Amino acid sequence: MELQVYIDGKWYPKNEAKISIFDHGLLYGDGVFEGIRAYGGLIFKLDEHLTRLWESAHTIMLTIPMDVKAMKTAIIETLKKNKLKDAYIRVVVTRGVGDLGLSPWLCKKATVFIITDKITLYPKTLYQKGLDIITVPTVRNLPEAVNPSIKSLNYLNNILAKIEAKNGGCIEALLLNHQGYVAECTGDNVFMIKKIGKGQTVKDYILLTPPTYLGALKGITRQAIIEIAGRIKLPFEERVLTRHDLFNADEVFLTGTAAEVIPVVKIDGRGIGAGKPGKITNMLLKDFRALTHKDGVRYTL
Ligand code: PXG
Repeated sequence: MELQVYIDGKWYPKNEAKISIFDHGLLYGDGVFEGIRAYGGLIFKLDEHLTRLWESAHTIMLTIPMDVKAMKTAIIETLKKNKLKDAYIRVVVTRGVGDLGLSPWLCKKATVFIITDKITLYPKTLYQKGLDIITVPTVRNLPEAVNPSIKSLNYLNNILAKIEAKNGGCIEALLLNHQGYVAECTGDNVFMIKKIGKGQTVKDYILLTPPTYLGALKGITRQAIIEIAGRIKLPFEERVLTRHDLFNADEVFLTGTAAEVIPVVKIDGRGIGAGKPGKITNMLLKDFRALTHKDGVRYTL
């Protein structure tokens, strides 16, 4: 059976799932989205994702034409129709159909669509070997312009960074903010680990990530990792970081819904730590994966 896509209250086979070319989501990137995952019939951090979706919409003054409960039902129905226990869920809310002209108030009603599909992951070997990433010239969007905390349909900033990374022979880019501080990667938050003691227990290390006000999305995986650190008593701080700090970290990793926790072993040609995925990173990845199979909103097919 062909993949079924939800659009405004109805389901359509993938090939017939279409929206208007006058939709401002397409014409102007005027809209918001979420990327969510389901693991073995459990939707991970669904409430957190929907809260972020509603907050992104609120900031751009977009009214989502349904309530949270109806959205949850629509997501679960879409998963059921596609018989997916493990899935990637893309929820998109656009400004809707309007004229040629920016004015959002000429769009009568927001468009909502939900795609659920199998997820394509980074190859396993990258988790074993770690990523080689590169700092790119494109800086992260200014928080005073399009705030990176809004998960909007304007991803050109990130796409340009991705292109620049590829041009530099890497698959992921490190973006700095306009002041030169570390912000995040194109679809992932960034963390580092620094040894502060003998290295015998987790208390001998500190986990660091930039504060999101420097220009990063408030990642839901990021938050889950911070909570895991609290539980295993791994010291944690949000800290303003430079490339120098990352170059001299003992471990670096990225977090995101798609990547989960992925080690970074090289940045701009500098080897990080021992040049292979670190033990704290591996510990956090293991704990994170355990959490995804335990916590979540359950549904049955
Ligand atoms: N930064 C940016 C810019 C992102 O887009 C993250 C960090 C990580 O956030 P979460 O909440 O996922 O931990 C993201 C998330 C996709 C896709 O299809 C993108 C994201 C998530 C899932 C899928 O490209 N970005």
